[in-house]
Parts: sequence; C-alpha cells; structure tokens
Amino acid sequence: VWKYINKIKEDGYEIEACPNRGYRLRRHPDKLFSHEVLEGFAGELFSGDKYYHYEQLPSTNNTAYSLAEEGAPEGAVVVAEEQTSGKGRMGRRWESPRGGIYFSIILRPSGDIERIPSFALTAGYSVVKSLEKAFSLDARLKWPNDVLVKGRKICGVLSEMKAQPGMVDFLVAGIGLNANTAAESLPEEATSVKQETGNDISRCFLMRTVLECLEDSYSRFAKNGFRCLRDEIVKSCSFMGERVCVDRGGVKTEGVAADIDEHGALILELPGGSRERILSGDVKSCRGVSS
Ligand code: BT5
Repeated sequence: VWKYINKIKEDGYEIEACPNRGYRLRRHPDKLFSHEVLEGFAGELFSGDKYYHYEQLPSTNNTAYSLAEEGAPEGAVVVAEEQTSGKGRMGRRWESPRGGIYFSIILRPSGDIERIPSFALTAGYSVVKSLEKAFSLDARLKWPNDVLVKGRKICGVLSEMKAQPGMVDFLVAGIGLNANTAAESLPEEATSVKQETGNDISRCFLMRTVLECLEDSYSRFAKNGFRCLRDEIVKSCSFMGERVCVDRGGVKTEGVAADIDEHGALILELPGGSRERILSGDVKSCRGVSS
C-alpha cells in the first residue's frame, strides 16, 4: 500500500497515516487530473483512457494536433496546468499562467469543410452555458471565438484542422479559460471566474461542466448541423443589432452585426443596406461613432 500512497503523494495529495487505522486523505491537489475532472462525468465522448494531462506544455493545441495525426480518437483531451507558448489566432499569444484551464479536444466530424467555422462558435457557446450553469455568470459570446463577462474576455477558443480537399480529417478545438488566474498576469481587458465571483473556484468542476456542455452541443451539431444551435447562439452573442467595426488583417469595415448564417459567418449590414458575409476577423463596438 505504501508504494501507492507514495505515488499519490507525489501527485500532490496530502495523506495522513493514522496508526493501526490506515490512511486519511487530507487534501486534494488543485490539478486537472482525469479522475478528478471526469468523476461523475455525465457523458460518453470523453474518458480517462484518452485524457492526457501535463504539468506544462508549449501549447495543448500543438500536442493534440500531433496526437490526432498519430490517430488519436475523437474525444481525446490534452490538458496542461500551464502553457509556455499558448497560441491565439493569427500568431497572437494566449497568456497561460497557472490557475487557468487550458485544454484541447480532438474531434473527427463528418461532412464538409464549410461546417468548421461554426464549430468554434459552438465550442465558445458551450463555455457560455457552462459559466451560466456553474456560477450563474452572465456570459456572452463574441463572434467568432471569445467569451466575455461584462465586456471583458474570460475565454478564447482556437480551432485548427487538418483537411483533404473538401473533407475534414480532424479538428482540434483549444479552449483557454481564466478560472483562478491572478488578475496581474492577464491583459487589462481580461477577467477571470475568480474575479467575477470573488472566490477561488474548483477548476475540476468547471472543466467537467465545460466538457458536459461541449458534448451536448457537439452531439447536436453532429446530428442536426449548426442550424439547430444557431438561434440560441445568436441570442447569446454580444453586439447583435449593434454598429460594429470588423478588422480583417488591418482592413476595417463598419456596419451593423445583423446575423450569423448557417455556416457561422457574421452577416454585416453595410451603411448602403447591402450585406457582407464575414468569415474571420476581430469585432469591436462602434458605439458613439457617428454614421
Ligand atoms: C484566442 O485568440 O482568443 C484563442 C485563445 C485560445 C487559447 C487556447 S488555450 C488551449 C489551447 N492551446 C493553445 O495554444 N491555444 C488554445 P485571439 O482571438 O487571437 O485572442 C488573443 C488575444 O487575447 C491576445 O492578443 C490578447 O489581447 C488577449 N489575451 C491573451 N491572453 C489572454 C487571456 N489569458 N485572457 C484574456 N485575453 C487574453
């Protein structure tokens, strides 16, 4: 027994030996181990045999991508307690100190490539629902990949894929969620669950809730397509019906964020009344800018 006790002590569990009576678990480490996160998990997509936990990685997306290339199955999860080169979109950096939640999941959706942008939205929407469900936070989705609380970014999603012409080989969806992250290690315009609730929260509970919401949304997405999620996703989006500026690599377009179409593209209503379909970019509010 002591061999096993020593092994779990190395993982950070605090165990007290009670003479003639056995051992007592005094404290769980604050780590995203599979048996902690998936304890009582109400789903089938994710399981301990395809859950890879690391203390530190450059980027969970990179590791998940390599595992997917080697044939890792749908529902594989790669999680790290911290990332040294966390990635945002377009070469940007994702601050990933301890206290946050950083993980990537591997999916192998059927169907054509056009469905993929809508999956990043679906993943972000799952985080919105998790924050509402677990902590009653009024979270909003910001097209195409952010989750905001009171206008501040609490989570970002980075989806990457490998594809054959017209067909998806696999998709890696990476989620970075500021859970107990210290405010001083985050950008100014960011927030965390700790900051919003005023308490240190259970990261394992939050990650389990996100995985449950992800499984629920993904199974609906896989069965009936993005169409069946679109209305609720549009409702959860900030900026809908408002004037926004969209920045696509330095090219800026102003208009009203009118809708999200069946492939997850943002529909921008331009000042002349015509509509433009936006596939990627950064959206900012233009409140206060005169027309
Ligand atoms: C994103 O990019 O929001 C996608 C972030 C995805 C991160 C996850 S963590 C697990 C997986 N592994 C990875 O390597 N990545 C994924 P983007 O929309 O480009 O936003 C990046 C911008 O958000 C930065 O330029 C900063 O302004 C801001 N930012 C950086 N770190 C942040 C943080 N921790 N919280 C809030 N905002 C942050």
